[in-house]
Amino acid sequence: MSTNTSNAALAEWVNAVAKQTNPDQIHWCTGTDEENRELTELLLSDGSFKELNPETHPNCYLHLSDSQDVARVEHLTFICTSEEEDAGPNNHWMSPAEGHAKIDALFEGSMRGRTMYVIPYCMGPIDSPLSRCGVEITDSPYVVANMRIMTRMGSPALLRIERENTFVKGLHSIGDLSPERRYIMHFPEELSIKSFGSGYGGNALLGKKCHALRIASYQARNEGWLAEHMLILGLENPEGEVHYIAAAFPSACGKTNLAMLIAPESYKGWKIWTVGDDICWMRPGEDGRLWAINPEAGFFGVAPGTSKSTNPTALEMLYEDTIFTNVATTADNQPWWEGLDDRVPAKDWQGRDYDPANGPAAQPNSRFTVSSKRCGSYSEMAEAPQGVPISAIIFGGRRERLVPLVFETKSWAHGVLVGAAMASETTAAATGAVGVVRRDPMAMKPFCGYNFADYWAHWLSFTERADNLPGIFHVNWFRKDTDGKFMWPGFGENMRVLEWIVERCKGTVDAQETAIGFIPSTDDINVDGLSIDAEQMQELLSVDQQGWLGEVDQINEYLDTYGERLPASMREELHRIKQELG
Ligand code: SAT
Ligand code: MN
Repeated sequence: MSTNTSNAALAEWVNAVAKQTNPDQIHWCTGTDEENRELTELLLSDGSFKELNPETHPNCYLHLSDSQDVARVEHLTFICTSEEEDAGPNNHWMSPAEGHAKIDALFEGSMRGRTMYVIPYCMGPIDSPLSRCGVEITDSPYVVANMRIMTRMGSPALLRIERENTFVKGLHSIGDLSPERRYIMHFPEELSIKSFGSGYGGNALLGKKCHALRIASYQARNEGWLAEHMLILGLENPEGEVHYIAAAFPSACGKTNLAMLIAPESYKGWKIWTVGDDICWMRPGEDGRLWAINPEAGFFGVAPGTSKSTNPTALEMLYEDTIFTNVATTADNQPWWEGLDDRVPAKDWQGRDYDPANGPAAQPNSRFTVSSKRCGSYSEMAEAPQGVPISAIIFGGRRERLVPLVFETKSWAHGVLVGAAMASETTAAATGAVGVVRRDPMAMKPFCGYNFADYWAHWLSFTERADNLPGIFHVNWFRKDTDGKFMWPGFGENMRVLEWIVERCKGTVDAQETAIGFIPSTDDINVDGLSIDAEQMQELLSVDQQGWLGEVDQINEYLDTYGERLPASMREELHRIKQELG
């Protein structure tokens, strides 16, 4: 019998899992340095970790995963609710009974010969009322090492669980890593997760996408808050005022880069503070504003493309105390990935001698895991129990055409529609057809734990919950000209757009009203020092009426897939835009 906790439900669950999975030993994680040292030794001795160059990268380790286990698996990810409609067209559904039966069969005896780790964790600052706890049971020491960085893990979390007597149950076993025996199952009605057959981040670090987004989004609806796939940044101006912005982008749109943006030379006295780069939990405060925390304690970032020029702040974090997964290495055993610099790697991500004929040296989804504390722009407000007040919410996509650089929505309901219509265009290289628009509402397509129609209704309900809601904006850094060249420089220069957004929130700058929202006048976006002419700015800030009429039809078609459950006001809002376009 497990006696490591005074919480009966937890002790009982751990015992039941041990009976089912049959581990050799049970280890309750405390989160101490000593425990981490022992775990690291174990990972080194069983070959899961390789030490990287201790001169250049002290306390950094390389993990090479199974080559078939390198990403999230949406087709094997299920939401198991009693009613299929509660999961919605945006999720794969299975009944809870079938879900449990399918995955329990795999857990039977799955930890034989292994150690079962019990990881109590807290998502969010340990003393924040906005935080929520969970316990992950896993047989992967690699998962423990990552959870230790990504969450507040160990004894303080256990104490909170014992005090609150509630926690999300996450059960994980790596099995034999066969994609044939792999499922990621969510039981939102039971606040539980079962994941089998993958050691990859989003599938195995259950605090992240499984808990902090899928389960939390469901919990948030019941409790009146929002769990979102958003970065949180603080923008400090030369007067020392800080405005906090939450922003949602689909993958590969540079969330981590924006969260760690370095202001251009001409922005003396301006600074971006990083609160989070992936997940944001928000709830109305007594002042009617939305207050947000980053539930995570670290970054699980994509390595390829991270460099001195794209994200110097991120690169700087990665020289110490970092776990690298599936990157390449140089001859002197430093981590390396495409886009880092022009050195030639010695070994690829599968441990083979590097040969360009085998494809990229680093797996395109290779990752770093590093504590937020190592981030030079990490905001101390990220640890504040009350969170940070959000002035603006930004939705963004990758759109080569049509969508302006920035616009402000006209109302909260309009903002919800714009979030629901979020999309990225696929490139010719990816699909063979340019301009195929893939909808990814609020960047939550793979992460919303319930029916999107109900989720939008929940978003819409915030006008009744709070009377000082943030403005909602849409940005598009990815417009291209007729020669296929990006029209906006992006990266640090995006500060110029953030400046306009904050001025709009403060009411210190005008805008032009159009059918799709408020657009800046060309001279209200500061382009000093950029080689961008008035004509180009005009183009970046124009509303193409015919193009938008087509877009409205496509959005309508997409929303139709949610049928009767779609909130009526979304269609009304879309109709309003169509009318105004003329
Ligand atoms: O799903 S992960 O969290 O592992 C990575 C991502 O897609 O953001
Ligand atoms: Mn993400």
